Amino acid sequence: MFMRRIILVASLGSISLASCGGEERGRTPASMSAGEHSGPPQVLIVEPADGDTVVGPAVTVRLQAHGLAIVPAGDTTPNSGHHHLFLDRDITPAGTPIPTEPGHIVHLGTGGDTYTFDSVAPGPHRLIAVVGDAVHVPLNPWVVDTVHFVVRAP
Ligand SMILES: [Cu+2]
Repeated sequence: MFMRRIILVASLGSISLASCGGEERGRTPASMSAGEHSGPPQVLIVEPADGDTVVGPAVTVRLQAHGLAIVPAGDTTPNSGHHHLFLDRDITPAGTPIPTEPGHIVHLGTGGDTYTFDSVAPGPHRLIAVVGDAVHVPLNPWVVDTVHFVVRAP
């Protein structure tokens, strides 16, 4: 899994930097999904990277999606969704809306791709990103990524 992430980052890095920035939001979902990515839709947790140690208590998460459009919650554009984060929580069942739990289960409902957890305790943590649809149900098949990281006290 670790090697696969490295390869994907290496091969997609330049494209993703160009296609996932905020300035590019005007692009149509069709152009993002059809022209720049082959294979199934994918989400990557870019930051923190798997195995990172970061200084807390605030932890900023940066995400990249490939092969699908990231749109606000409620947008029913085909092949689109918005990001969800599970910090130290197991993902919830397929086919059911993702709940909200402050500090642990978060919806990036405005269509953003960054989020800062304000208060993460020192120690090891697991973060899972899941793309959900307009009504917060995980995409089928799953579009998911997981990293483990450690928070160090400031
Ligand atoms: Cu949601």
